Parts: sequence; structure tokens; C-alpha cells
Amino acid sequence: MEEKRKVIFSGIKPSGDLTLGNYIGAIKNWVKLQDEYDCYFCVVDLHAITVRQEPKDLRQRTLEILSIYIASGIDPDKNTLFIQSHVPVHSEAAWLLNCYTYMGELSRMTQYKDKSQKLGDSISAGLFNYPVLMAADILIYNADLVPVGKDQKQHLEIARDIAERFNNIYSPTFVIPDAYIPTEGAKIMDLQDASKKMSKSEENPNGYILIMDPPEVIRKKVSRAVTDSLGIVKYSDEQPGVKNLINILSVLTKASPEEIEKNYEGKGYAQFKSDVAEAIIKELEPIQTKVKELMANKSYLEEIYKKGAEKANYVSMKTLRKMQKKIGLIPISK
Ligand code: ATP
Ligand code: LTN
Repeated sequence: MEEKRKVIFSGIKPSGDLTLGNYIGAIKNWVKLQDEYDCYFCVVDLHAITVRQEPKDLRQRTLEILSIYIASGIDPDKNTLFIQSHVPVHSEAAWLLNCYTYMGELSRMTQYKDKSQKLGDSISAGLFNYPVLMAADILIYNADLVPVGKDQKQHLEIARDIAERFNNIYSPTFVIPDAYIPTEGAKIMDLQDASKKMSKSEENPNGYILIMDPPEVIRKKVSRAVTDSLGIVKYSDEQPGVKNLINILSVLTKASPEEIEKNYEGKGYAQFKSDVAEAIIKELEPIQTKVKELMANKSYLEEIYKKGAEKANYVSMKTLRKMQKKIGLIPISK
């Protein structure tokens, strides 16, 4: 009998245009994992609506993210690619899991604290419950591994806690998932302020590079990246801006930070920055071309997300039935 492959689940929310941080911290690693694991890669649109979205933009971005997955090398024939809202089990399971999650633990989530601080009075209950929906995403597929950037570690921990709690109250139901956080590129920082992560919801566009940014914009943003006055390309915490650019170059060219330091000995930041920009362009240009092609072929995208939703629905429904039965909800059919 064929050995059962371990399961991976991951997702990105269409709450803004994807950045180089999303690409390096998430998608690029997924591409590497797809041959070894049974992978579910989702566009988590229900997470995006925890903050207000323009319907037209949300639709466009959801399809663009799906196209970016494919254009980056995620094979739709080998993996399950789908849109979260097409599989109602996610929200159904999230409701059930909400009843096994404490207000106290949700209020400790740093992403919630950060975002709610920015939003002031208009914090939705959805934003507070966000981690429960994320736990549902992962647990209904019995995912073993969840490849994410470092910022999601806390959400993974709460997913594990919820799963363990449910398993302890009833009987083993969920696989306890592990986070898979890459050692390099786990956190790409803002180009204008290297103390915070590069984020698609950042206001200043010079802080991030978008996957779909044209080459001239990439050159401009990298050349304006904040560094320091030391003038040496060194991988050090005292030079966070330079360190971030070294990290980017290292992931994209596979050269180690030490090799990069050596290559730029005695050279200023101008050459270094220009090389970083060119490495980014080299990586992103073919992806951009492919994304544009895919976005012009909506029926192909539809074929993919329909097929993905069917498979995801079938697999997750089995877990949902199990949960319902254990909780004591009366099944409608055998
Ligand atoms: P926002 O900034 O709006 O909160 P986000 O980009 O952090 O959005 P998602 O789109 O859901 O949130 O993130 C998708 C994936 O990209 C996650 O695995 C996340 O860890 C990863 N990621 C996001 N930003 C970075 C970054 N700067 N460096 C590395 N990984 C990142
Ligand atoms: N919370 C994540 C996005 C996300 C996710 C998931 C990641 C939603 N559901 C399940 C991995 C697995 C974020 O903000 N980056």
C-alpha cells in the first residue's frame, strides 16, 4: 500500500496586494514542499473580511492570489488549491471551536492587539475570533505541518491548544499541527523601518515591495530603503536595514550572508542595493508575466478552484462529522 503522505495546510488572506514578504516567507517555501506532502493551499478570503474590504477589490485579489500561487510554481494538479469561502466547513468548524476557546487566550494574541490598536472603535468580533477560524482551517484537514512566517507562530500555538483541549475533552480527533517556519526569510522587514515586518497593510508603499511591482518601482523602492551611515555591508543587528537586504539577497541568490558580506567588501551601498533590486526583479518578472496570463483566463482559474473546493470539501466534511458526533449533535444521515 502506498504510504500516506503528511498533510500541509497554509493560506494567505486577500487583504491587500501580496508583498515580497509573503512570497519569501510563505509561497517560496510551499513550492519546495509540494513534492513531499499532501498540500492544501488556500486563499483565506474569510480572514480578509475581518477588516472592511471593497467587494470589487476583494474579488480581484482573491483570484490574483490564486494566480500568484500557480505562477510561483505551485502545481494545481499535485496540490489542492482553493478559496476558503467555497468550503463552508471552515466557518462551521470555526463556530464549534469557538465554544472551546477562551476569551482570555484570544485577547493575548499580538496580531489582534496590534490591529485593534490601529482600528480604534471599529474592531469586529471577527477580528477577535480570527485565530479560531485559522485553527479550523488547519484542523479540519488534519494538517501535520503549517508553513508560515514567524509572525504566525502564536496563532499556531493557539490552534494546537484548541486541538489538544478538544481531544482531551472527547477522544483523539485532531492531529496536533506543527509550525514550519523557515530559518531564512522568516521575517522580511519594512524597507523604511526595519523594526517592523514588511506588510501589505502598511500605509507607506515605500516600505514594501509588491510581487506585482514593475521593475522600475522595485529599483526605486530598494534604492530608497533605509540603511545607515556606516557604509559597510555587514550582517549585524546594529545595521537592521542592511541585514534585511542581505536576507533578501541571500534567499534569492542562495548565497550565504557571509558570502554576501565578502562580495561587497570595500564597496558602498549603491552597488549592493542595485544588485538586490536586480535579484528581486529576476525572481519576480517571470511570475508577473504568468500571473497576467492567468488573470486573463478566468475559466481556467475557475476550473482549478472548483476542483480544489470539491476535494477540500470532501476531506474536511469527514472531520466535521466526527466533531459533531463527539460533541453530541444529532447526525442527519449515517
Ligand atoms: P497583513 O500585513 O495585512 O497582516 P500578512 O501579509 O501578514 O498581512 P497574510 O497575507 O495572511 O498576512 O500572510 C500570509 C503569509 O505570509 C503568512 O504565512 C505570513 O507569515 C507570511 N508573511 C507575511 N509578511 C511576512 C514578512 N514580512 N516576512 C515573512 N513572511 C511574511
Ligand atoms: N493568519 C494567517 C493567514 C492564515 C493561515 C491560515 C495561515 C489564515 N488561515 C491557516 C496558515 C494556516 C496570516 O495572517 N498570515
